[in-house]
Amino acid sequence: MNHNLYMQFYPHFERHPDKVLIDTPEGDQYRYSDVLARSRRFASVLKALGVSPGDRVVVQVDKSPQALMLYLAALQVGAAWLPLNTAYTESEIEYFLNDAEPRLYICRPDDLEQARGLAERCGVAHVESLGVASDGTLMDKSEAGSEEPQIAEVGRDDLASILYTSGTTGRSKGAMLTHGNLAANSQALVETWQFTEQDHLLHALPIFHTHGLFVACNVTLTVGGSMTLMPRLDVEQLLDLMPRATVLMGVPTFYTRLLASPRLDRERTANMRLFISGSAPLLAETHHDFFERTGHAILERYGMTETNMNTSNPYDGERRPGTVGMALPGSEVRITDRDTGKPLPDGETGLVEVRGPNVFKGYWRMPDKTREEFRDDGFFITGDLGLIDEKGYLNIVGRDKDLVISGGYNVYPKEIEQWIDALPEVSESAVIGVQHPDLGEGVTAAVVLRDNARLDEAQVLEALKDKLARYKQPGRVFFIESLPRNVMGKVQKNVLRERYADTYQQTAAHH
Ligand code: MLC
Ligand code: AMP
Repeated sequence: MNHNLYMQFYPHFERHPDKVLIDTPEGDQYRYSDVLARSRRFASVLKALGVSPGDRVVVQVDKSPQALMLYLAALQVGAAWLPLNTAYTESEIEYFLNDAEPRLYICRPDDLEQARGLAERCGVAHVESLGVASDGTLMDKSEAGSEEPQIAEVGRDDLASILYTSGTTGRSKGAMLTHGNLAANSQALVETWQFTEQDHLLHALPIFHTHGLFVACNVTLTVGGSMTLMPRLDVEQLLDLMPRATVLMGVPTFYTRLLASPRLDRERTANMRLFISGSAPLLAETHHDFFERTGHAILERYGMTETNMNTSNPYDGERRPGTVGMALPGSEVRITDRDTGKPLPDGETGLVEVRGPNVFKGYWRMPDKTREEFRDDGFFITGDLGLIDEKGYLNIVGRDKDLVISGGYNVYPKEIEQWIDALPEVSESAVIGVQHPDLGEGVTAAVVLRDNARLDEAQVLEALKDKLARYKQPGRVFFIESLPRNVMGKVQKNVLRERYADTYQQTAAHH
């Protein structure tokens, strides 16, 4: 049997070729047959470039229908799809190319020159480009090529994708996701959220993360549904499109920004079946406000790049604000003691651990790191802290891992601290996340200068500009005499978080 994830989508292409699968706010429409034809053309180009099953294809392109067709082509040929955040800078990309050793690197048309240089330095054989105006070298080659109908035969444990997650050590780790992981998870979500081919999804998330790529697209493709692909979150556009959609998936910032628009009301959301939130904690207050305004109870779920989705509030039962619901069908969740690793009874707070067909097979070329994060019985230690409440719902109460989540994007403080510490004027630094009304958490730095050294906030920010993607750069930089430490010498980030708690309180939700 062929376990290629694409086999889960393919029957719909045969069944209703004339149905529109993707449309855009500009009014472009792509039928199932159009998507099939183009993805097959892309597949033939990939094959011609020597991309074989298991080969990595690194992709840093702007969101477009063509980018999704390319994703399907990669599945068809059995390549490992490796998308990169479009905000990554050259030095960030260089790391991924060296680490992943892709056969092919696909960039934006404007980046082609720079990409060729990078590829040469990193020993990548081929570079192509793909743009949002149906342009780029890949598009040109696919015009000239043929439609490749073959679907690569793969096993359940074969690699479908690598998604990099920021590492605690500052080094990004590639999470290896298999065809079996992705297929099982999208089936579990279809069942839990009662998706059908009647569903039309509003897609405003980036497609380089598990949320916008696998949760949103794989679920839609699994049922043979349709979606409107928006380049980014634009709340007014979202509200314009809502009357002809049925589902929205977003990070909490989507919902706080929607609430900031007076146009959000019952009438505008009347055709909607379901609003889903994830990737960061949704405030109970947001849930209540949204319910009051629209009559819809936002359904919150919990996931992670390494594990896909783990838990969800129920579709039919009570959707409890401030909780992330129960384990998805086929998956297990338990809470364990932070020190002993022993399972804890309901009501007690500990590490959230998960097991199931959704859980990844390990970090790319990091067997030690992989071993550290799995228990002997196969449970994966998420690094989140939680408890199971009296009704059996998982509550995420914090993080054991030193992670900041800003607008649904993960930022590991270590990576930013390393760049700040590298400045000659700096003695040491600590980066924390503090409450931010729009983004959930705002990246914030506390910096200790060397004796007699002088440096101001603007200079620190300037120094980080080319090094780090925009969303990782601190919103504010504060200078302090010394970092607070406990008796063990460990920096007390909680003390810093308290000290700077009000930093962004004046930053009202905009847009
Ligand atoms: C944009 N900026 C951010 C930011 N997004 N800064 C910090 N954190 C962010 N998340 C910067 C921009 O570069 C810009 O800088 C300035 O902030 C204002 O931008 P904006 O116009 O307000 O941003 P916008 O484009 O509207 O983006 C905000 C957002 C976006 C929340 C819509 O960040 C987003 O789509 N987030 C979704 C992330 C996501 O998909 N996460 C899923 C991960 S998977 P300047 O200086 O240029 O003005 C996962 C697992 C799971 O976590 O469970 O799903
Ligand atoms: P990522 O590594 O980008 O996949 O982010 C995964 C992390 O996002 C999880 O480990 C959680 O810390 C966080 N997360 C995802 N969904 C939720 C949620 N609904 N509530 C709280 N935290 C969440």
